Amino acid sequence: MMLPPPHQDSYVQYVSERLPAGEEIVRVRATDPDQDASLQFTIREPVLARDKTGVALTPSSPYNYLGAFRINETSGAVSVSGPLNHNEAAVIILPIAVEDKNASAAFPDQTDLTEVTLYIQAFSDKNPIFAPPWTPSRPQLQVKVKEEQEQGTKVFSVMAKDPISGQPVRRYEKVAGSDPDNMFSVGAITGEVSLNSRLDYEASETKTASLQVLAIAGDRSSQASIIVNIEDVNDNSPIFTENEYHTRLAEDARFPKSVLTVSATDADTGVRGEVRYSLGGEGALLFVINETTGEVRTWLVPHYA
Ligand SMILES: [Ca+2]
Ligand SMILES: [Ca+2]
Ligand SMILES: [Ca+2]
Repeated sequence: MMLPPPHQDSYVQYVSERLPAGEEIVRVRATDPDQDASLQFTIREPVLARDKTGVALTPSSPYNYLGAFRINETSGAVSVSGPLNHNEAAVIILPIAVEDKNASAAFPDQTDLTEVTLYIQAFSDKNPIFAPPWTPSRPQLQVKVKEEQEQGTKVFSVMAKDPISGQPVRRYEKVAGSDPDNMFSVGAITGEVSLNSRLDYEASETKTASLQVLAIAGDRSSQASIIVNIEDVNDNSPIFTENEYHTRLAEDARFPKSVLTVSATDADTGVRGEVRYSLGGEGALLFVINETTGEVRTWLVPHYA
């Protein structure tokens, strides 16, 4: 069993203490090459937590940090399950195990481990405010970015305001670990996000990418979780299922005798992936092709009739 491609030994997320129970924070992924694998995610002991002064909590601490988060056994989604409080627990580290419950008796204990570190952020009216629809209790933004743009292309910007000065924030940082494949760069002053690598809609399983950005004003900061929805563009050519098609045909075959059907697929979605067929080359006048089905038939050539 392996943790995901891309392999992730650990996950880091900033979480507002205002987030309500039920809110999903991060999804731990794992893959198992066995077809009959049945993966189960669990939070393992010991869960570590520290208060805002760095003092470690114990299970007898008044604040129930063990009940602050839970994981969905089948999806690996980590979500809020109890009240969060920056003063009580500013960081909580969850060891997560994934186990193949269908492991064959000959190969038991198919387990892997990862770690989710959650920084609980204090809510303050003085912290920078990102542009809507971001809110302190739902610090998320969604953007759309077309696939296959050149490296270095600026694809969107984040913008935050300092509520004390009323001025735009002039300092941004990508949160370490929030973009494990290093797909994006964040302009330190401008908040402009540009591409470090290729976004390929066809190759992306989730059709999304993500990153987290901090807006910093003095000793105050806020964070935005950004979901990048990758948009399909028409970048794939159709490909025939065969390089050559062969068939035999009686010399007296006449319209509408079906000869054969060719087929091609195009990896793009929607109309960008719709395939039309046509005939060309020597002998093309002797046949017709259905432009949507690819069925080739003999054609009644007028002077042979
Ligand atoms: Ca593509
Ligand atoms: Ca495409
Ligand atoms: Ca296409």
